[in-house]
Amino acid sequence: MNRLSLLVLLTVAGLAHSIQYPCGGSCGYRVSQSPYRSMTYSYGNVAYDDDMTRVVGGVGAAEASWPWVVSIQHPGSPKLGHWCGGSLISADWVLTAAHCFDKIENVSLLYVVIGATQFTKPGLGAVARDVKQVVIHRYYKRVDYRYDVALVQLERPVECSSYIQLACVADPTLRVSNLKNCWIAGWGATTARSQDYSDRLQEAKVQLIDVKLCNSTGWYPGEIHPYNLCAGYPQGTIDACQGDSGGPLMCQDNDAEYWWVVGITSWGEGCARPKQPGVYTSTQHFYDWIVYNMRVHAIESAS
Ligand code: 4AZ
Repeated sequence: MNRLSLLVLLTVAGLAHSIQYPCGGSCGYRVSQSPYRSMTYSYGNVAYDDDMTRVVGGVGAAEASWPWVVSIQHPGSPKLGHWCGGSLISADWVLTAAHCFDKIENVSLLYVVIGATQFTKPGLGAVARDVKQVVIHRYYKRVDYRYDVALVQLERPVECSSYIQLACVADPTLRVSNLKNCWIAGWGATTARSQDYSDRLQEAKVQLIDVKLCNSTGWYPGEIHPYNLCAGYPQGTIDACQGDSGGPLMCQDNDAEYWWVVGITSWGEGCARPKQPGVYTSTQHFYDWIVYNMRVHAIESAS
């Protein structure tokens, strides 16, 4: 077989078994932060929220910092409309948590804001989309948040820009526990007690915590599923909180510039407490589920 036909074969095989990335075929690029790419894009106002007292240990993210992080919104939510986080993984699919839909009776009321950092100043890079359908894992259970993974299809695809990029979903070959530079981001509660969500996207660096330790006495004994990840700090202080659910746990590739979405924010006992870190659904574990369901449900909704 010559090299060209091998290439064609690999491409076809790839089409059948992986996530397709439009956006110039790339994912996980933080365009506004890339020295190689930023020249070709215009910037919005880069404004930091330097209110460091915000818990759960985060700081305000700069504009377009995490261009795949989306806000799933509900018009009934008194909290700036924000309901849950999510990650844009194709031009019209968002990866999020199944439990985000526990209290939603009519998903057609939901919409998704993509490309925004601050709700009160969404800027020209932000767009909103209605929801076409929600796909919830069939084994999801509210009692223990098992299989806490869902997909949201947007009514219409979005176009990529410096504000809107696709997330790379961790595939089964990625060695997630080796990744060192991991972050969470979300518009959720900024203190464990407050019910207020943040107007500006908050970001915080977290450590991946060994799942065996996380599942042990004094932590979350027996509550962590094999397909969960734990991240935060043994002493607490920095963590995801209510409203961050569905959003990503992201780690930079060890050898490259781009970022992987390795987890979906799922639950935790309170927020930022010692030995009670955030619990995430491992995207790597559900990679095949994600690929399969995006394909099947796209075909169904088109026919
Ligand atoms: C929540 O209720 C939630 N500390 C999300 C994350 C964490 C706790 C609660 C993790 O959406």
